[in-house]
Amino acid sequence: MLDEVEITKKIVESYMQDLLSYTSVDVAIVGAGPSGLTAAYYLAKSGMKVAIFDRKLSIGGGMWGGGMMFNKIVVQEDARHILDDFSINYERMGEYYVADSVHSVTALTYHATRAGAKIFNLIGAEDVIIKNNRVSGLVINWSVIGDLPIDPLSVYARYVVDATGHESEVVKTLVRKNNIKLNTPSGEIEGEHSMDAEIAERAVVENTKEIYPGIFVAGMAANAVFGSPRMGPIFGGMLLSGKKVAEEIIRRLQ
Ligand code: 48H
Repeated sequence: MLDEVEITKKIVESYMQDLLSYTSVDVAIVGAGPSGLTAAYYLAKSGMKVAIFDRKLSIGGGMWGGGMMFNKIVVQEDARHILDDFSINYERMGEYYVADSVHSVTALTYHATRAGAKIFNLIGAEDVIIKNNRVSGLVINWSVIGDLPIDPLSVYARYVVDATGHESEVVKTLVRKNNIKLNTPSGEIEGEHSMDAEIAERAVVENTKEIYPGIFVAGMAANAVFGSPRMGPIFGGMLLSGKKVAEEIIRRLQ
């Protein structure tokens, strides 16, 4: 006989085991878009303990919708090897590679989680922990609480990655709440610029850096913080940025 309450207990026990186990991680990534998922895969594959927090129910960020809801993504030659690492099917069209966005998101997610990364969806990062002038973890809360005055919980991380896309939410909070200077030309958030795909795709990789001790920016958040353009629905830069942030963190932690 199937027992409804036993089913309930299994879910609660298993989730609590995960939550307790991930209260201290090597890397906490905020945002399960393409850059966050890519970073999670390479980090987890190298043996790092990785948690991704995304406030939405569904992961994938801006990749799901392709360009203007035509659910295709375009990737350039430089990033094709990452499509291959994730066994993503694609079609060559002239100098571009075109993949189905739903297939791409699910492949990134499958490989990241299979490599050992844990995704906590419906949980947002609302702040960071700072100790000795270094970001040392995240302050998390259910995203569905809205504006209810409910105190958060906390997670220690040796490194935090802000992969929250255009909003660069974690870095914004870091700057708003603390009298600090970022590793940008002005020391502030420079703000995203209008579209130029060629410049933006190069910049997003270049801008993938430690922005303040203990916290890196990746993906669109990197261009938003460093004052670089947007690129539209070409995703090679997001994949390359995710891979770069993983490599930088692996280098420091090993
Ligand atoms: C938890 C959060 C929080 C928070 C946000 O936007 P994304 O897809 O991010 P990227 O940088 O990996 O990819 C950007 C790409 O999708 C894109 O928008 C492009 C290429 N645009 C070009 C253009 O010209 O427009 O994903 C960010 C994720 C989302 O899933 C959010 O739900 C999540 O981050 N998120 N999760 N706590 N505070 N803020």
